[in-house]
Amino acid sequence: MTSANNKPTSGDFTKTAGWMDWYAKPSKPTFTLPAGAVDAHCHVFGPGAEFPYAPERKYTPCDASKQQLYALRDHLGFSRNVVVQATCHGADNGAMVDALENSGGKARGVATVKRSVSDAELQAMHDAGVRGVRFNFVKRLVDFTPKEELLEIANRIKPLGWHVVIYFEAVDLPELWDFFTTLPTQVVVDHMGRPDVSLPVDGPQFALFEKFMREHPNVWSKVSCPERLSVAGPKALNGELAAYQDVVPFARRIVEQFPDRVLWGTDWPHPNLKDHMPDDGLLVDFIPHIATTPALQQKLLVDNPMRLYWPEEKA
Ligand code: 0GY
Repeated sequence: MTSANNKPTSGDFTKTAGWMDWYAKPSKPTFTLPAGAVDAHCHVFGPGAEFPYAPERKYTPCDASKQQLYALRDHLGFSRNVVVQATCHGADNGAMVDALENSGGKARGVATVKRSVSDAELQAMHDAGVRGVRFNFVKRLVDFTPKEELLEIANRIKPLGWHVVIYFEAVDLPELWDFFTTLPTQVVVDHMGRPDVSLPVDGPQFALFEKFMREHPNVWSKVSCPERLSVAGPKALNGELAAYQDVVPFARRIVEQFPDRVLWGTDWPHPNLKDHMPDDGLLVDFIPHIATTPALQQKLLVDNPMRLYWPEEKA
């Protein structure tokens, strides 16, 4: 069943090029977000007719426009967004920058750039609201880029006050450790470095990630994407335990150990999910299970993202 605008209605999905369409009618969260909350990880895709997808992309997403993103922001109760460049747009940041420029100052962004980017292009992106670059090491998403190129980019963006966002899988952290620890900026890890949550939270894999954060005070983590990491899935038990409950111990531990260096985002429109598309309202209801006090929620959703993305707006 589809609605008049050809989007799937709640609970009803269509598939586009092997990727599920996003959830058109998310529920209203029962958890009330603190005033000024930031969705610090989300994307815009196209529309492809206006902002074509990159020829080198590994997947073709469903269009997901800035208007649709900002409608979701208002529906869920967020005040601002951080729009992260996704691999399907390659290093053409046009759609993301267009979203920032049409946000009334309520969105900042993270770009993907090549070493050939000019200083003028970096400055134009800064003026539009870009505050970071993303280095992606997830092998199914990108082709290899030499580390010296990435380090050169990191050194070029540092004077702008930008940070580096890194996306990798937990099994690759040992090999990437030396590179990550030489980055000269603040470093933000996407989705806790994708731990295998079927392994013990006290096991060596997650211990290495905790060590990474503990020993490097410039490293932050997004405690986002339970729907990507979960094996248990979205089913809540007895209305007491959170959906995606197997992710809770991992995310809660990072929030409680590093309360001043964590961020949260919806990851809308959830690219590359093939079996289950989350209800974004349910994702917001996951938050109080991992940030269990109003003080932790305030840091996770407001104070931390504001310090990183809108530092000029001191509380
Ligand atoms: C995410 C996760 C994914 C995709 C991308 O840039 C991307 O294409 O990040 C993924 O497939 O795990 O954060 O959007």
